[in-house]
Amino acid sequence: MAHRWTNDLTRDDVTPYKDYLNRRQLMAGMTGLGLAGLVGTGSAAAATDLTPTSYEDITSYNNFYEFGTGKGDPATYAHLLNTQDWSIQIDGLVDRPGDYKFDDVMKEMTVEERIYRFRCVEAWSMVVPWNGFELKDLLDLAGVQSEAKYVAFETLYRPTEMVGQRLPTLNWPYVEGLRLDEAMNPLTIMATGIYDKPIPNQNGAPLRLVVPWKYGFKSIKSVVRITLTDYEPPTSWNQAGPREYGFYSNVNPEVDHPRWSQATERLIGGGVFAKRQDTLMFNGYEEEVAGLYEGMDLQRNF
Ligand SMILES: Nc1nc2c(c(=O)[nH]1)N[C@H]1C(S)=C(S)[C@@H](COP(=O)(O)O)O[C@H]1N2
Ligand SMILES: [Mo]
Repeated sequence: MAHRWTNDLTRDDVTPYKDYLNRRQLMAGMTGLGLAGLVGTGSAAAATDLTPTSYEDITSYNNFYEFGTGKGDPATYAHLLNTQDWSIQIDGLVDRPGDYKFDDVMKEMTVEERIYRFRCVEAWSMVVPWNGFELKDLLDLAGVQSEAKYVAFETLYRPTEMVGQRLPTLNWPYVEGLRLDEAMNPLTIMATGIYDKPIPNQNGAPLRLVVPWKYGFKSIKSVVRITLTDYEPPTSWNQAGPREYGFYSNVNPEVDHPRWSQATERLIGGGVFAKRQDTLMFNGYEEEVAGLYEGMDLQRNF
């Protein structure tokens, strides 16, 4: 399929994508000259920024306020959530609205591994080897109508099992949204696994959005409803703090949060003495997504 973003990264090849392409071109060029044998395969070691974070860290340091606001709360309480017989209501401006059973959806989708940088607005980051499918393929199942301009997402509301929902920390249910072209971008996935295992409850089982060039809070967990709209949908963090959290929330080292700098980040797993690393424009996906925002003032549309 022509639209697919080719994920050449695997856990055995952690060279950044660009270096990888360059190396491939270099190798291709040199093969003709009979020099390919001179190129070592050890260059992967240079790519420390894309070494996946440990499974332990990814699944024990979480934000999932439905289970509490502490980083360890989701791992402690999310087992209370029953994800059996999950379905996703897809409605609004679609040709085939309805309840889509998770198990049925999975039979239709192509699941692949996507190793993405993940940057929380709180200025920490990880590298996560997700398994998932492109959101576009799910939206195509439902048939997006031509008037649709945005996609709204909703997390499950079930305070009996999501114990953090018993407190008014946020307006429940948690809601998020994307512009339709952002939703259709091949980088945008619904993740159903991590490290080739079903996604743990604390990370958003059985399926959660992942938008790697945006701050982590856009990547809404445990999705039960997707609505196609012709208006910009409300989003939980924007409602909670409109001056601090905009609709776009693209990772941008040049636009600081009103209370802290976004220029650098702490990579989880490096230990307390690890040096902070520079935050990349669009979290390192500038080449793939900058075109979506051409002509937009990114200071105003934060
Ligand atoms: N429903 C829901 N989705 C959510 C959140 C949440 O509290 N509730 N937290 C967000 C935030 S702030 C971040 S940083 C990521 C964290 O994802 P992770 O725990 O898998 O790293 O989930 C996002 N999705
Ligand atoms: Mo976050």
